[in-house]
Amino acid sequence: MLRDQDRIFTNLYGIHDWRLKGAQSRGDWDNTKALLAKGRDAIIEEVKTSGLRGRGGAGFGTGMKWSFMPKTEGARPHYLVINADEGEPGTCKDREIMRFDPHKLVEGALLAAFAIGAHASYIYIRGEFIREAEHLQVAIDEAYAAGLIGKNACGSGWDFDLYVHRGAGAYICGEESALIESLEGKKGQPRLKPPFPAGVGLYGCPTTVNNVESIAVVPAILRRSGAWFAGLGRAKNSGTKLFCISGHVNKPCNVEEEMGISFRELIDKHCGGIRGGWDNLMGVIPGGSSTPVLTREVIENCPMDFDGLREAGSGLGTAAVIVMDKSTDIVRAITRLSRFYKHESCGQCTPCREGTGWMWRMMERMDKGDATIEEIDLLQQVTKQVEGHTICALGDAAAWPIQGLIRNFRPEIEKKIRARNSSAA
Ligand code: L3W
Ligand code: SF4
Repeated sequence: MLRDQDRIFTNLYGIHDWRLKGAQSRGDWDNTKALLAKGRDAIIEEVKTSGLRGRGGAGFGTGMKWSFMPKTEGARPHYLVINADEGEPGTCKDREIMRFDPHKLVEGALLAAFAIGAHASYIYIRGEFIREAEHLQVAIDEAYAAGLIGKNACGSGWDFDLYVHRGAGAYICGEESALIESLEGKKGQPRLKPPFPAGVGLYGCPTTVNNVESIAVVPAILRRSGAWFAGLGRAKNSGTKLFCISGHVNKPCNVEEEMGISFRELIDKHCGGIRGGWDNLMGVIPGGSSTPVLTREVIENCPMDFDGLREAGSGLGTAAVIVMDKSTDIVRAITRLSRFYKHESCGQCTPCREGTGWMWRMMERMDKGDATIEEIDLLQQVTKQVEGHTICALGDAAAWPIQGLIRNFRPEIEKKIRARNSSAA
């Protein structure tokens, strides 16, 4: 359970002043020059010590990712790109950081950019986040006016420019290479990897792409030490994490908690329990729509972190916890998600373009009870032909929720098919 003094996002609910003065009174921008004076290598080492893993879904080590950037700039400038596209259904944590704690992101951007040798950074923000983009721009303008960023940022001798770029509503632009294409003014379609952005990124230059939350916790890590962050949570699953809890709980909320908190504690402590009591819980999508749905038996005492949820057969993803009680038509719910992925496929590779359509149409048949019992196995086979056979992770993301449904809630699909068959007889 997270102690108050270990909380990083102290204005998550916007009850305090989010502007520069308020942020400074909460410790942001406190002698940032001294943090920069540690030097690039020391900053990267500290972030490695913290064990911070990317908060956008994949959980890749942040310090490790930074260390892939070339040590010297050479002819190609370095870029930091911050992924604020937050399109994963159920996810609304980066939104709150940008709304109520934008200076944490601006200060983190300066520190991260310095560490990877970048003089410029772009925050790619989802187009629907109008207020958040406004707050970010105000925070950036304030930071420029106070000499915290811009020429000789914080008096450090490092020049740093920060830009907000608004997206236009495509989920796929949250995939890092599609995001880079979109930033370059092209259609947002993922690139084949490798090369990874650290080698060939924005405008063909070395680029680090990090999620908003990953960057916003960096100032706290550098001020309080990597060891402090590593001491929270579990080994390889360290630190605090923002959870977005929605659905059938008594009090849905966004909350910062220690990684590895059990699902039961998370829900009882912050959400007032499950609507109708714990016996009314049907299933939980633990990490945003891409992560497979789990049953109560599996999730109730599961540690809410990367390894705990992976071992349970799902994933932490973006930590968007979607709770479904027994009133939920779970086959319908996953069918709806399936339509989302079909709609958002960029169409570039065949298994995803065709497969997401096939999966959605088969899910519709399951949902209406029009399918046969044998088709459930056929649907499983189709998901396997999509998973791992596409350019980007959207194909996997479309397959996993269906696989989770078949693995954990197959009787619900069969019930629909049998009900339809018996009413037709
Ligand atoms: C250099 C190597 N860099 C990996 C970098 C790579 C990227 C990061 C992670 O997908 C997942 C996806 C969604 N040399 C490298 C290397 N990198 N090997 O490390 O890479 P990767 O491929 O594991 O993941 P990804 O492409 O970033 C993200 C899942 O997250 N997800 C999230 C969805 C939505 C949001 C949102 O709305 N904010 O994130 C939820 O589960 O399905 O599997 O930077 O370049 N050898
Ligand atoms: Fe586009 Fe889907 Fe292929 Fe990703 S997997 S590149 S979204 S078609």
